[in-house]
Amino acid sequence: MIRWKIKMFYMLVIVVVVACSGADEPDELEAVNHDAPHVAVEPVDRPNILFISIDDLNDWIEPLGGHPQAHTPNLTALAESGVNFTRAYTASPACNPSRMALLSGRHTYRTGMYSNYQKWKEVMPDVQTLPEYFAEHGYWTGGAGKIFHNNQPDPDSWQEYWPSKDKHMPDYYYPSPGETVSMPMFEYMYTDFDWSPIDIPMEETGDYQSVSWAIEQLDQQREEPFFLAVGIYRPHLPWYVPQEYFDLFPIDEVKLPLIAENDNDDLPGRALNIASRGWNYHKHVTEADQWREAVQGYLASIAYADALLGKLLAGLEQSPNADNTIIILWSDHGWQLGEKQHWRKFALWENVARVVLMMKVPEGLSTALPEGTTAGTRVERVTSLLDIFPTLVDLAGLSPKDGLDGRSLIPLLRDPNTPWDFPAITTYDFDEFSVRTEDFRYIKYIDGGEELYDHRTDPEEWINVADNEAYAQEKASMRAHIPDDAVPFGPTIEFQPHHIPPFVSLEQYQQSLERRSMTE
Ligand SMILES: [Ca+2]
Ligand SMILES: [Ca+2]
Repeated sequence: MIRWKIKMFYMLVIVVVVACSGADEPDELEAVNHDAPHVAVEPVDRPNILFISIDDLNDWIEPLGGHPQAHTPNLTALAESGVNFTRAYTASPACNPSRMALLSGRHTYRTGMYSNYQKWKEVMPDVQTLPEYFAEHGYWTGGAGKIFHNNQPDPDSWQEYWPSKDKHMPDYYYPSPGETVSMPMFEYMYTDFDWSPIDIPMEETGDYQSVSWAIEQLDQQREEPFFLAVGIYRPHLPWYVPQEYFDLFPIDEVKLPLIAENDNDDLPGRALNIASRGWNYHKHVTEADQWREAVQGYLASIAYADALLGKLLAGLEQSPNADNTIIILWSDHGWQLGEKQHWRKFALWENVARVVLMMKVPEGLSTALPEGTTAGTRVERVTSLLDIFPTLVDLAGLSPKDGLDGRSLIPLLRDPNTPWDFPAITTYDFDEFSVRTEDFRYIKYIDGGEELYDHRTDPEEWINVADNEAYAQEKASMRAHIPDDAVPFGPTIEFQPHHIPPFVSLEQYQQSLERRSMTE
C-alpha cells in the first residue's frame, strides 16, 4: 500500500515537472526525479523503524573481519541484505556518553555529557530524545532492554517498555554477590569482569525475553507507525551465556587478538595510563591464565547476541510488517581484549572507537530513498553514530530537527562512493580527542600526548608516527579538527571507591598520578 502510494506520488511529480518545464531529456528527468521526494510536504504513510542496539560489540563480527573465528551468520545476513558501514565510530567509548550522543544527536563536547558517571537528565534536561522526536511525529514508541544507560531509563521516551518504563533491563544471571566463576577477583576489579557457560536454557536468559517481547510488538497492527527499540545486552560483561555458544569455540583452538611485541613502547604517558586503567587488567588476566578463556567468552557472547538478532529478524520477516519496516543496527562502542595490554572500552584506539552500524531500507518505503538500500552495500566512508538521528529523520520523512551534530547518510545509502570528507570525532571523558579519517587516526590526550596512525599501512595501530617528521603535515591537518570550544564537564554523580573519576583538568590528572605513585 505504502509502496503504491509513493509510486503514485512519484509519477505525479514527474508529470507536473514535465508539464511545467517541458523537459524531455532523460537525465534532466532523472535529476528532478532524484530530488522529488524532498518536496513532499506530508508523506502519506510513515515507515516503521526497528532500532536494534547490541551492547559493547566490537568489530569481531564476520562482516567486519575483526576476529577470524567470529560466528555471526545473522549479522552477515543483515549486511548482505542491507548496508554495512565499515568505518563507523562512536562519539565516546563508554555506554552513557555514546548512547546519549546518539539519542540526543549532540556531541559530548557540545552538551557536557562526557561520562558514565553523570546523569544525563541533569546534564541536558531540555534534550528531546530520538524516540521522543518520533513520538511527536505520530509514532508509537516502545522498546525492551538496554537503550539508555543501565540505571538511567527514560519513561518519557516511550509509550510502552519491557520489563517496564522504569526498569529497562531484564534480569540477568549473576553468581552470588561478590563472586566470580572464572576470573579470580583482584583489587578494584570491575565485578562483572568474568566469563563462563551457564546452565540456563536460552529461553530464560534476559536478552531472549527482550527479543520475545519485541517480536510480539512486531506482530501487532497499530494505527500509528512504530519506532521499536531492542537493546541486546550481551556481549556486555559478564560473558555468561548458555554452553552451546561456548561449544562453538573449543578452548584449544581459540585465537588471541593480534598483538605486536613492544607495541606500547611508543605510547605517551597518558595512553599507558589508560591502557592499564590504573589496575592493570592485563597483568591479572595473564597471571590467572585466563586470556584465552576471556576471548572464548567474548566470542561466545557475540554468537549468542547474533542468534538473538536472528530470532528478532525472523520475527520481523514473519510479521505483517516485514515489508514496511526500516532496520537499523548499531553498537555503542568497541572493546579490547589485550591489544596494547588494554582491556574493556574507555580508550581512543580503533578497536574501541569502531562500532557496528548497518541499515536496511525496503524499496518503496521512504520518500527520501524510494529505491531502498541495495543489498550487500559496503560504505567505507567515515561515519559516526551521531549520523543516525538525522538519517532516521530523513528516512521517515519527518521535518528536519535543528541542532543535530551528525549528518544524514542518505547520500551514502544512495551511492557508497559519494565523496564524504567528514572526520569522526571521539571524546574520552573530557579534553581527550580522537580524529579518524579514512587514512589516519590522530589522538590528543589531556597532558598533550599524541598518537598518529597511518591506516593505509598500519590497520592495527601499532606504529605511532606522531613524532615522525614525514607526517608533520598530516598531523597538523588532523589536529585542526579537534574542537577548541568544548563545553565544560556537566554535573557528576557521587563516586564509589571503584570508580575512576573523569579528569576535568590537567592539574587533576597530575594529582592522580602523584597519589598513585605514593601508593605504589
Ligand atoms: Ca556499552
Ligand atoms: Ca606501538
